[in-house]
Amino acid sequence: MSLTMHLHPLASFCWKPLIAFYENGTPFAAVIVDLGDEQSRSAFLRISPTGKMPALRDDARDHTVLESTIVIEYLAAHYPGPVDLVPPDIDLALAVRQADRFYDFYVQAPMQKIVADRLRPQGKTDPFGVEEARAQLRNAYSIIEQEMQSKTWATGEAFTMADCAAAPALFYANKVEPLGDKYPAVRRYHDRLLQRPSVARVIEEAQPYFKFFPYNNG
Ligand SMILES: N[C@@H](CCC(=O)N[C@@H](CS)C(=O)NCC(=O)O)C(=O)O
Repeated sequence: MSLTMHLHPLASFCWKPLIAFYENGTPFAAVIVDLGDEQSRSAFLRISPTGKMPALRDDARDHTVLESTIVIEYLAAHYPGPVDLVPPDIDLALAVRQADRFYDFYVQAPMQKIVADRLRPQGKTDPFGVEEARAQLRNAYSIIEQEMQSKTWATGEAFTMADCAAAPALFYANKVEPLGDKYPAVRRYHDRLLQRPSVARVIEEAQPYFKFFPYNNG
């Protein structure tokens, strides 16, 4: 097996390529990174100098791929499967990349800010920044509500890389800033994503680790 994913099963950005792997049944080995363990951390920093996961190592091509989006692009280019996660048509591909960027920057980023704030030491929290992040999430929900009125998946009727990005983004965003009943189309899309077998599988694999998620109990 030439592909090794360095990841943590709870990490939202690791879910993105995991969903891509499961969509296409692409074989890979997983190495779970524990940034709190000195040995695991220093081994991972040699692969990903920023310390950010995921990282993909491809021994067959002697190549390391960083950034969740680029890992999916790499799989689509070098290990394609039945699901076209990045469509061959350039205009469709651009729409997919644009939606992928939207979910990373405008859903994942504020969600991460809110989660990270709960992990800060007492007296070092940033309530104003968290309020801003909550407002950004609500704005993103309004945009998605319009976008998803008549679509099954993020960019249309086909499941793509954009949905790999949307799944962890909306799953965790809904935990920190609940959708409630104000965004029915977003809720339906969220629920549809969670029923997708590839997404259900990453959630199932994260179960043993959810106790470490600081919004587990509200
Ligand atoms: N832009 C990066 C973001 C990766 C990222 O933020 N990963 C988080 C886990 S979800 C991480 O590695 N956090 C560890 C840390 O910041 O120390 C990507 O798309 O891969």
